[in-house]
Amino acid sequence: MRIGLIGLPASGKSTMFNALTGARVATGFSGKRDQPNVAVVKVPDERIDTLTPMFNPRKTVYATVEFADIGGLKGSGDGGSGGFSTALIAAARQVDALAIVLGAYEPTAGPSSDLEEVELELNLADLSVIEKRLERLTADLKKSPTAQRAQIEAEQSLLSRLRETLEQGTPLRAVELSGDEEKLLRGYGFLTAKPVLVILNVSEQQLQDQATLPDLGLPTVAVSGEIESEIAQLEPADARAFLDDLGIERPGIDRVIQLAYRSSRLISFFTVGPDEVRAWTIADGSTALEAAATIHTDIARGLIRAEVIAFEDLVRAGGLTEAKKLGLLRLEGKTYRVKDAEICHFLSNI
Ligand SMILES: Nc1nc2c(ncn2[C@@H]2O[C@H](COP(=O)(O)OP(=O)(O)O)[C@@H](O)[C@H]2O)c(=O)[nH]1
Ligand SMILES: [Mg+2]
Repeated sequence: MRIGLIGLPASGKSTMFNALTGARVATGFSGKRDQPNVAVVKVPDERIDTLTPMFNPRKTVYATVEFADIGGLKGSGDGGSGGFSTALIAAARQVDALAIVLGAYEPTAGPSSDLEEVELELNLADLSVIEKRLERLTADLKKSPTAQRAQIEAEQSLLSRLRETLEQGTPLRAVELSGDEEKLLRGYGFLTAKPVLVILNVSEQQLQDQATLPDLGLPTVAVSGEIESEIAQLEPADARAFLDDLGIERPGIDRVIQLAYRSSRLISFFTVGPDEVRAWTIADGSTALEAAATIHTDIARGLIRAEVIAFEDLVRAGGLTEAKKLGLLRLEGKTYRVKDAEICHFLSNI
């Protein structure tokens, strides 16, 4: 999964990027930057930490997430009149989820109005794509043979419906789409259709006092970008001690990724064995067949059945052999819907 950090200038995106990835990109930078900062981080997962000593595998593979520090609106100061630059919009279209970073660490901050401003810009960016495309389709319709018209008209009518939604200030993620419509729209990369979460960049004081956080109407996590970007530079043991001192139970990275998974409706399943203990990311509701395909299309092609056990059951039993004896290992078919944290073994005849 790729998560794009966006927001107003100086909301703390680059600071947050450093906090989340351990990178050291420049902060307080307001010059032109058309390429996002990117870094891949492993998804912290305590269940993998538990499974590894149980199987003592040759290697452990965590799921990974890519963060992109996409940058902010064009400041009115540098000749722009607000709005995201074209290059940044293009970068944002390529991520799977947007994390809107809002500065809240100063008493004068206004995260709610900042959020409105960002959402408006996303809305306008999508509207402009739709309007250009509709113009194009109108022109195409005139010169198209009758046989192709129905398809063009279907796209026109769908885009008109989406335009109305945006004009009412509603993001596209609120629109119910059929499978075909979704497929038709996939290539557009509409920003307001993407899963979204808010990272509230708070001060140390606010972090202690979670109750004062504003309700922004979107899934929100509060992280102190400044503190956690410093902690991200420490050795793990020192970092843990520092977090404990501050009363931070789970570092920002854990909470941000967990929320991103939830907003994107993603879950994890695990594979275990002497070779490898590994986390895999799938869409919630995926079938055993789809889960198998994330590992290898051949495994999916030859799939006969899946052996499945819940993480808690495996831990309770103490191992796979014990779990089998206790009858905790289930055999499921191809259409079985895999649940979060299940350990799966796919029986395939290829
Ligand atoms: N005091 C304080 N300053 C911060 C915090 N986060 C960011 N800043 C400062 O705000 C400025 C802009 O931060 P930066 O991460 O570059 O923002 P960006 O433009 O959104 O990437 C920098 O000078 C940071 O040091 C914070 O949590 N507390
Ligand atoms: Mg920055």
